[in-house]
Amino acid sequence: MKNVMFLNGPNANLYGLDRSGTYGSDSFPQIEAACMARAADLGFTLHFRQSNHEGVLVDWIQEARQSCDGILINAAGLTYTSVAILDALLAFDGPIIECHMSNIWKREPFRHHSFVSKAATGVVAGLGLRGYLLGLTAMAELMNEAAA
Ligand code: DHK
Repeated sequence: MKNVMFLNGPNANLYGLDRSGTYGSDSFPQIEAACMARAADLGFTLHFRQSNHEGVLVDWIQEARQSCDGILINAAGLTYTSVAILDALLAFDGPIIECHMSNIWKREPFRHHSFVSKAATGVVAGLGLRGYLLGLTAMAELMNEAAA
């Protein structure tokens, strides 16, 4: 069975709790449960993780080199700052899908430059949890194409 890493960066654990509604009303545990269920339907094992720490995310990306066929990543605030995360992603061979709950291009200019995009196969943004689920479906297709 294929393995996929889904990494979530700083403050993602607060989704659903922020009053502005920027990231929708689903809590992080609800988002995780929905992604786990979708991955099971798609027939792969999902390693869904969150950290507020850049180095931990780098360690998990490196771990994925040994154990995973694809990576989905919402690096959150680190998207715009982390060359370390970019370099770790560039060392990963499989498909990488960058995810954002919100439409980052509709927001402040400092959210318009993503280091993660330099390594990403594709990007899903602005569709909330629906985008995460679409990203998982796309990942299943990309892995199947790679195996064909
Ligand atoms: C999540 C965050 O925490 C922000 O720092 C990013 C991203 C956007 C999101 O939309 O999921 O700017």
